[in-house]
Amino acid sequence: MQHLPLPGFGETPVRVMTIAGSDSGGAAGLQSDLRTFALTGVHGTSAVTAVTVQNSLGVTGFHAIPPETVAGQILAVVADIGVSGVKTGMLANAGIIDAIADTAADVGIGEHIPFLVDPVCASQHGDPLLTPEALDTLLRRLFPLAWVVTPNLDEVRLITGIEVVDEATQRDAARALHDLGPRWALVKGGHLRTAVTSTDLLYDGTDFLEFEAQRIDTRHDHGAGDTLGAATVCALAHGWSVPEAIAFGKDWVTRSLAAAYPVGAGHGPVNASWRLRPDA
Ligand code: PXL
Repeated sequence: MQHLPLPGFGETPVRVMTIAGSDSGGAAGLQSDLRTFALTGVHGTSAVTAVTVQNSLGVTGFHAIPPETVAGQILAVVADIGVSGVKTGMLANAGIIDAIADTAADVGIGEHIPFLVDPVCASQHGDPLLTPEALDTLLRRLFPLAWVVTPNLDEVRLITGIEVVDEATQRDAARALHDLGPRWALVKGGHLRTAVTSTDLLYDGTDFLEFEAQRIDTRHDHGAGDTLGAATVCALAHGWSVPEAIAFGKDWVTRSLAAAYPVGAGHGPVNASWRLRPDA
């Protein structure tokens, strides 16, 4: 695969921000985003939205950060360090989403700064990571700012009411998501368990683009969606187009799934550190 250019030693790298929750188990959330950021060679920054109580078996609770503290983290980083790409993950509640939307508009996130919105609603075990009434706020306030949105099939069902079962319904879902205002909508096919390949569909209101990869069958897939989004926003921050960045993110997460490992009794994390191998 074509890697992102690495900065020289002592050179200021491209800077990227994740607005996300902490996963105490180290698999998903901001831990996985920052891992991928580091391994692609960008400088990762974070605005923490919530602290989850979590291991490989599930999420047993979370503590949401006050909205003004979330906004404060974004403003502090933008004012000094700068960002050329921003991604959102777990946002916890409507107050936090409103604070992010207000701040984004003030500093140009989603205008000149690439903005990827992953509408995280629940963990893979079904534990809620967003209050149900906050989904409407997320769609209304963040989707119109997004360069690309990246729901999985469960989130697609919650957002559009469409059950994706084949190519035709995947296209219907992409159209319905695009109607909510993002520049591009990606419908990830990874949860279509019957397929032998994993095909993601990207739509900009005119063209449908397919991204196909070998399906990696592993129970250690915690953080897969976050890792796809994290690698994608790094490529966007380097100035790649949305289709080029999604191709990079898809390749990155496929390799990370192939390198996934067990920790704990449940789902282990995808493993972006395949990138450290000399032959990567
Ligand atoms: O993978 C989605 C996700 C995002 N952020 C946090 C999570 C999870 C899934 O468990 O815990 C904090």
